Amino acid sequence: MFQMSVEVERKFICTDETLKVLEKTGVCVGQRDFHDQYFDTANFDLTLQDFWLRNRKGSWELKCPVTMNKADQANGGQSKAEALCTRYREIIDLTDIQQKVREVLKDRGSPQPARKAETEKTEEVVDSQSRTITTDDGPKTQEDEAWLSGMNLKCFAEFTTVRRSFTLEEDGVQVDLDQADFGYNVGEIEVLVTGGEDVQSALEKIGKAAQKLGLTGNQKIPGKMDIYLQRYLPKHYEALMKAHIL
Ligand code: V4E
Repeated sequence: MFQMSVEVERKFICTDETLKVLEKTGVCVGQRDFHDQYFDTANFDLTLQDFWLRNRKGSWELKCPVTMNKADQANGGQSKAEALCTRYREIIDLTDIQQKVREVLKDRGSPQPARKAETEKTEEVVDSQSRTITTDDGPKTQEDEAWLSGMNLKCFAEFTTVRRSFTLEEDGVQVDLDQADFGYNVGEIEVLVTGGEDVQSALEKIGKAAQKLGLTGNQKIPGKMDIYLQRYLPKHYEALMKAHIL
C-alpha cells in the first residue's frame, strides 16, 4: 500500500492588494528556496498520463492524478471550486515511486530506447528566452542514475523557486508565494488531505481562503511548469495540451 496524501491546490496571481491582505490576515511561516528537476521519457510517457516525477533537494516525489470518487461525483462533480483547483496524490517513498513509474511505463509499452530527441532542452530552447542548460548535471547518486537510466528517464526541466509561505486561520490551509528563477511568479492555496479527511472539505477551505484574499477570477491560473514548458519546451507543451493534461 502506497503511503499517500492528496494535495489539493488553487493557483492565483498575487497582486499588491492580495499581498496586503495576506500579510494582514495570514502568518508568514518562512521563506526557503529549492531546486526542482523533473524527469520523463523521450516520449513523455509519464507526463502524458499526468504523472510528475521530480527531485527536490535530493528527495524524490511523484505526483499522480486523482480521479473523482463516488462521493465527490454525488456532490456535483466538477463544481466551480473544483474547476479552479488541482488535486494530485503524492508518493514520496522511493521504492513506491519506482514501482508506480514502472507500472505507468509498462501500460504505455515502455521502456523504449532513449531517443536523442524532444526531452533535450537544447533542441527546444526558444530564441531570446533561452536559459543556461545544466540538465547534464542530473541526479547526484549512482543509484539514482541506475534506476533512471533503466527506465529511460531523463531530466527535462529544472528550475529554482524562492517560496514564501503563510498559514491562514482555516485549519491546514497554506498559502505559498513562489518566484521561479525563469521569471514567473505564482501563488497557491494548498490543503493536504490525509487519512479520513475528504477532498470536498479541502475545496471548501480553499474557497473560503480565496474569498478572504479577495480572489475573484474564475480562470485556472497556470503553474510554473505550464509556463516553463510553454517557453522552453514547446513540443512537449503542445503534446500535453493536445492530450488535455495542461
Ligand atoms: C502536478 C503538476 C506538476 C508537478 C508540480 O506542480 P506544482 O504543484 O505546480 O509545483 P509546486 O512547485 O508548487 O509543487 P509543491 O511544492 O506544491 O508540491 S507540473 C504540472 N502539473 C500539472 C498541473 C496542472 N495540470 N495544472 C496546474 C494549474 N498545475 C499543475
